[in-house]
Amino acid sequence: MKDYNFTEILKYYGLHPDSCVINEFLRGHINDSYTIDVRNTCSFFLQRINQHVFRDPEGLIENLILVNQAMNTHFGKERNSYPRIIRNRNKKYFYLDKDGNYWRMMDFVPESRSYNICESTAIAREGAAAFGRFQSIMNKEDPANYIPTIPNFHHLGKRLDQLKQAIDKDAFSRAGIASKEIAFARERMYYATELDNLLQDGSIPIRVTHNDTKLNNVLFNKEGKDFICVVDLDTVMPGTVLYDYGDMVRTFTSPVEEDEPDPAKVIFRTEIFDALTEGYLSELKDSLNEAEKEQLLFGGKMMLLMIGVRFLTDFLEGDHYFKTSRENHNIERCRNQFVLLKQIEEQEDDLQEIIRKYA
Ligand code: GN1
Ligand code: MG
Repeated sequence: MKDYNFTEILKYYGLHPDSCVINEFLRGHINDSYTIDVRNTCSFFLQRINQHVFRDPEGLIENLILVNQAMNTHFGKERNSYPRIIRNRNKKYFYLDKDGNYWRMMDFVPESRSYNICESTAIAREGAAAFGRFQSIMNKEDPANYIPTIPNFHHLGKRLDQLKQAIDKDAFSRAGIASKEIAFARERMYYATELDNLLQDGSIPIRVTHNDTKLNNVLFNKEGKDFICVVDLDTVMPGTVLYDYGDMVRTFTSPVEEDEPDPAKVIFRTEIFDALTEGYLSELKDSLNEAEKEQLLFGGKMMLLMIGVRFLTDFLEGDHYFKTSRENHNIERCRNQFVLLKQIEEQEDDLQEIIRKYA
């Protein structure tokens, strides 16, 4: 565990270190996360916001407060199952330590669990319904009130430009190892133009979206069946449903972890795709426009390409963005995204039919 002054942080939140057990929470590639168990009472979730990634932590907190208010309005304060952000003794929703680190504390949702791998069609349906419900609530929010916590986060064109720069520099002499993946990405540069066109002609509206709809960002009840809420709201900002549906396709349909070392195990599961589409659209089909429904599959393809490109770029740049724990971690992650994308490309018509069935 990193050497932060937890005593000081806890004090700001009115907690005595002697009555707290702190554990590092190892999930997520960006922030440093800890669970704080307060003896015999409650638990909190403490995070240090990664400021290399989130350049405006206070703006990010403002967004979170807006989401919380929207949830309170929707569910009623008493029945809102989304974790509260905790205010500290400075009456702020964040704590800035002496070294300039931003910390925020939230309720830890009790008796919940999440899944890294989608184990069944029932989980796919329910997990996607969780994001669908979230979206239906966010549809009432004005995107202009939300700052982009990461500007151009899902701008495929910019992500591809960053990749090109990383290839040209090849600062870690890794382009050779990644030659197949580089070629794969190069063949699909035109995806960026397709996305630009959809956004520029206004057919795909900007909404407040989640933007990081991994399956493990859904909290299920302890039986693991019904969703409680979706978490990891740092990237809630103006976006499109293509991104959110797309990232679900990316993270639900593979039967193995995102960083599985053996790409042969990455097999696109059509029945999971079917179930997640059903779950998402069961919550949203009346509020999405025809173009959005028609382009959902493109969302899946572009998110697979884009996250793959981001892993690839980070690999070429020496792994400075995503947390890694082995040498080829990022290239293996990248490979799996591309394997999945290839399989989607081979059966697009069938998958489009599945979407139409629920749209
Ligand atoms: C990061 O930290 P985590 O796991 O929630 C990343 C996502 C990627 C994801 C890939 C802010 O999310 O965009 O899809 O890794 N988040 C950020 O697993 O870059
Ligand atoms: Mg995240």
